[in-house]
Amino acid sequence: MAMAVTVGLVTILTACADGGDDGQTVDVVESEWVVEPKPASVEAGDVTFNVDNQGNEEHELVIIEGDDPDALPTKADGSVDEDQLGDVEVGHIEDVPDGDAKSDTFKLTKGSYILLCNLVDEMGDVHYAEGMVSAFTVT
Ligand SMILES: [Cu+2]
Repeated sequence: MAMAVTVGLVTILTACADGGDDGQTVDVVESEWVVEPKPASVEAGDVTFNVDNQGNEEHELVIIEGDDPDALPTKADGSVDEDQLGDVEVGHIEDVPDGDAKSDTFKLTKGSYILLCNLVDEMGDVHYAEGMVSAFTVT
């Protein structure tokens, strides 16, 4: 009897976590050199990005509207020239220390997006060029 009640409660909680067109959550695991959003596709609306830095140095998350991660304007050092992006840069979670996590919520419309880390570190590693870029879709 107690078992049946527990199972019912879990079902209700799961339905709440997934439901609706607001309150969607994306867990973004970052490390050297990956940006891995789970899930990689959500519905339009408010989307909360939880950036989980599992790497050994600081990272960040830049959210850009676009469908070609290789076609972004770059600066001489190979990092993305955010000044040239204008309105297509729709979100930014800055300065996530190694081993730490940070969250923020952005309202996203239907389209293709690019998630990346645009830091250039003390060793001269350009995180975007090293592969910290990932496609993301809003349906
Ligand atoms: Cu980085």
